[in-house]
Amino acid sequence: MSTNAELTQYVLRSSSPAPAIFDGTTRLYISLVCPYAQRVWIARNYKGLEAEIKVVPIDIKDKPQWYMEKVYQPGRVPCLEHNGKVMGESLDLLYYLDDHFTGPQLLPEEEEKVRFAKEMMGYASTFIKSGYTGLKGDALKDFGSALDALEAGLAKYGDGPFFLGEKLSMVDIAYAPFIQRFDILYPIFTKYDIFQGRPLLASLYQELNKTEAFKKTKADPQTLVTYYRQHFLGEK
Ligand SMILES: N[C@@H](CCC(=O)N[C@@H](CS)C(=O)NCC(=O)O)C(=O)O
Repeated sequence: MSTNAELTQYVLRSSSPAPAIFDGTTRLYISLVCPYAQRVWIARNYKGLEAEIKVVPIDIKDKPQWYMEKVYQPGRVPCLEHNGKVMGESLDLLYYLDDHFTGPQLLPEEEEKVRFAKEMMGYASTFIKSGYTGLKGDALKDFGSALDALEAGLAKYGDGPFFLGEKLSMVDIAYAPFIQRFDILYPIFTKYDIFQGRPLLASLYQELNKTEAFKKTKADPQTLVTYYRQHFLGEK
């Protein structure tokens, strides 16, 4: 299973030739700095699909033209090429991987847990938006309640470090890349500690950091800080 660092040498740019598209290989197109793509990459690793799904990193700042023309017209990552079709949207792809591939299920059988999982995943976009707003604004006012919502969500089952208890699920995967980024960025750009007074969130992140499927996808912190500075703050 390749790590984020190992894949940097294979990143495809505007000057790179296209892979053999629609040749029967299942490909997950990602960017090594994209948190949405990271979600699907974690799921692919966790389900043990390294041999079935080839990860193809592309440079989203210098995208190959063939990516839009031949692979995925919207030009975003992640996207999955499978069975002659191409599809995007990270949360949809988590469900797709669970429904179409083998490996540990990312959602349990219990209807009530599935309902809760969908509710928490639906909250992710609010969490992400608040997180980035808080980095530039008032951390506590802008992000405090979203972090509290996660802490409350983690308290619901209470029989393990993850949102649904003792087993990692899609919910943890949906949040992991963003907790990773906020863990790195908040100490640098604010004085706010996102884990202070939130022991369940702290323990979730500790547990994620012991999970190989997640660890392999992590970009080094400096790369993420530079990406944030350029992409969100418009610095050169
Ligand atoms: N809603 C999408 C968001 C994906 C997304 O925003 N990806 C960014 C990179 S983090 C991207 O591809 N940006 C390139 C572009 O929009 O041209 C998902 O969940 O998959």
